[in-house]
Amino acid sequence: LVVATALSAGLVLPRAASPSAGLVRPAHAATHRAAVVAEAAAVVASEVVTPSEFPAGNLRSLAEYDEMYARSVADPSAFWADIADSFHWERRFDEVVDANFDSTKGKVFSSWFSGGTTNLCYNALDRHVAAGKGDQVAFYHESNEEGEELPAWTYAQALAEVQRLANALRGAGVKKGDRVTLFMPMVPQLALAMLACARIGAVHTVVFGGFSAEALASRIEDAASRVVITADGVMRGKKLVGLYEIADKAAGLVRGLEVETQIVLQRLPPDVSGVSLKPGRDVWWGDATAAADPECKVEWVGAEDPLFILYTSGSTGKPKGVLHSTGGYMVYAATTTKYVFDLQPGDVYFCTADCGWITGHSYVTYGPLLNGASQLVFEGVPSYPDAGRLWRMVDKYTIAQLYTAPTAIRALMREGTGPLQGTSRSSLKLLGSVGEPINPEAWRWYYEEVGGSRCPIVDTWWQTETGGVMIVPLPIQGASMKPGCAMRPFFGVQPAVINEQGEEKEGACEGLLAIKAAWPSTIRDVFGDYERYQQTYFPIPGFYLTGEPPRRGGDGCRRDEDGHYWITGRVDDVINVSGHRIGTAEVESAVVLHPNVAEAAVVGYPHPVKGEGIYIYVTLNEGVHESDELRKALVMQCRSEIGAFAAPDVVHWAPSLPKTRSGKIMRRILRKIAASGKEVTADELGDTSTLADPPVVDQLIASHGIWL
Ligand code: 6R9
Repeated sequence: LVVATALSAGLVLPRAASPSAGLVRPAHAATHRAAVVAEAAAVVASEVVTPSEFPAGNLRSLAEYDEMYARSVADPSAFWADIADSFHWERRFDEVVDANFDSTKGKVFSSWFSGGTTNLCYNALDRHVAAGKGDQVAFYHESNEEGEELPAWTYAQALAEVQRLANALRGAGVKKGDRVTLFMPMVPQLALAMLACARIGAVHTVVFGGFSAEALASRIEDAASRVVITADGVMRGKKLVGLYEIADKAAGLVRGLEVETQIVLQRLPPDVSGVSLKPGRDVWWGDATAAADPECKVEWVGAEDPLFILYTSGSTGKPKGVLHSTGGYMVYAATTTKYVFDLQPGDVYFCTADCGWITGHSYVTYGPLLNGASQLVFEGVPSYPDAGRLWRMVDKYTIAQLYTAPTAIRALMREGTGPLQGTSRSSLKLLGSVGEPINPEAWRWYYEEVGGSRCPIVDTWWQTETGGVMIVPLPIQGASMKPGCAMRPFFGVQPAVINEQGEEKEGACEGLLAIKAAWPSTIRDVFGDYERYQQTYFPIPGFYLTGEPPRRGGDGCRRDEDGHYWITGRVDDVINVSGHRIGTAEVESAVVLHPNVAEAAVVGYPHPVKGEGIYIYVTLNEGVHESDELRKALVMQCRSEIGAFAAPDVVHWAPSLPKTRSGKIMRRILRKIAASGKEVTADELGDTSTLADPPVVDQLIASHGIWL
């Protein structure tokens, strides 16, 4: 979530004041850890909270949920066919679902609404305009600069722009199935660019605007996109993000193919932007759309034709291009939006996620528009010009549903209730949370201070791979919630708690979260690497796994006596920094690129605002000395290889790393030291009998990390 990154940049923790002070471990790390433990202990399954007011909405009662859920599992075909029939199909589907999650019985696949043809853009825009809703606002656009009024986009205006842009793409040679990379700021035009791709059957691949040129280049290369849509830049807080410069550099780094066309949205005033386009390759968005035909015929695509690729991090290897297809994704994104956010006519909805992440795909671009909703898109950061910005926006646009990330809530919570004062937030009906586990303290603050104990907290657990919300406390009048608990599966979702051997556990239990049967927006493939798809997500017959082997990681999960699901966080080598999913292997690869580095190991540690921080252990080559310069160079290396959001928080010079006799780094030990430093106890370290060289651990405990 981009907001989160911006927040951590804007509302930073008090860090050590000088490099030498940096040698001391800040008290907050240990205190935070203690607080987390205490909090977790304080939350017992029986603690329930019931919001004082929540109107009867799309779901009228818990009994109705129970009935619908039972139907969705007993007869998925009938359940989803009913829902799918409320969309426009150019040709109706023949079969609702056919899937196999058991690789011992043949190839793993998931196919929904086969035989049907449709178009996401048609369903998101044309359908509403044809129904007379053309004048309704699709997007309000809030500038980075508070007080600067930007035009809103009605459904009719959005459709007109999308058609011109889609024609410009066709003019650049883009055909059905071709990939187009989008590297843009969080402005309504990003959603319009996604829809323009969908309209002509092109596959969009959005790369979050915080990535570096190297990271962008590798994604362009993997997707083999010949066309890129970008922008000159955008102001985020006081910072200018020069997107064009990065895209231009990336185009130069791409190997094996050429970026032939770049469409560049002008977002900055010309005197600020200073961008000069490369003739023959680049064209301003405004010129391209002005020259394009205003009418663009819809390309009807098969339900299983690909809609988009979105790169995401796992615990091994390079980021995976998660592929989603058309029909199932459409139906699931729309249906979850309808029930999870309880959209009602007249509501203005606000999701702070960037379209560079899955949340922006499903709950900015597709879900809300498929439901004909009006929403707010904010290009800035909630900490600018001050920590009251979000709350003032809620009042200004009379936001009914606010959907954000725990990291944003924690950052704002640190500022106290002062920034809330002077805002009423009375328009709010419900508050959503996504991206990482929400700790009970943040939950309480969100619930009590922001929502005045009136609004349900909708804590949505899901993943890039799942396409839409999977486990969630649905907002239902009178229904109670448990702070920090994701509660119940969405319709059609069959969660399972499994052990490390892949055996399903029954009743109240704890283990790894897996899913038993296909849901409409199941990940369809890892782009260009079907083997990796099957091995990563379906190593255990009959289950979709939320993380990858060999450690059978993913999300830890507890099912309580009431059958409610608690997501306890990642148990693998994926860390979640401000809601950004980062593979420790990616950061390690960036660090070891430095010629002075012999070896590196990266782990997460509890961070009071970001959720997790990045802690790197670095072993230098013989004869190389530790220095501030080197430390800075390593941080730069991560920024340039991945992006600023992947910059380490702590560097720990390690004479060597704890390894097993077979040479495997014992990350478990490194995680404990990162979390507790010198206070780490033997108990916490657990079994160290497989260590090849036990004194290494004592050395690491005796030394310490340098907080940056
Ligand atoms: C939607 C999104 C997925 C990972 C996921 C889990 C964590 C997301 C959560 C949550 C606890 C929640 N996660 N939502 N953990 N409670 N409500 O964030 O997708 O970027 O792919 O990340 O995020 O660890 O496996 P993605």
